[in-house]
Amino acid sequence: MKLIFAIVHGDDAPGLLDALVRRGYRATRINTAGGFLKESNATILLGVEDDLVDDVLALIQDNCQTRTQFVNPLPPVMEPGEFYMPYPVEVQIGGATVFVLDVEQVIPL
Ligand code: 2BA
Repeated sequence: MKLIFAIVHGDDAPGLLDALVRRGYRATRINTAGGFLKESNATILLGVEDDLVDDVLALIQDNCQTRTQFVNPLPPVMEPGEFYMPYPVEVQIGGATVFVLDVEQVIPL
């Protein structure tokens, strides 16, 4: 069995969860935030049999879009009289960042 962690955009999470549940998967959503942009995103956890991992990855790919976003870099330390105009930097936020881990045991108590 595998545990899939999929970090996805918050806007993509409801559609992805619907698609997963329609196909019979059990999933848990955790509201998370990215360390770099500090914006909320969603982490979807799923425990699945090994032979279903590819199917889940395909569903994630179908339901999560890549987006570009502009962020303002932090201004450097300024001396009095200096002028600094920060230019926004473009970052690409992936459709999803997915981790697949081996599961040793599942214990429903
Ligand atoms: P954030 O950390 O907010 O990152 C958002 C996007 O900003 C990233 O998109 C990437 O394009 C860019 N970025 C992140 N760190 C950067 C840095 N140090 N320098 C320049 N650009 C940087 P994604 O790579 O698609 O990641 C989307 C979200 O997935 C991340 O949000 C984070 O919540 C999660 N994530 C990505 N890689 C991860 C990892 N190795 N471990 C844990 N979480 C991860």
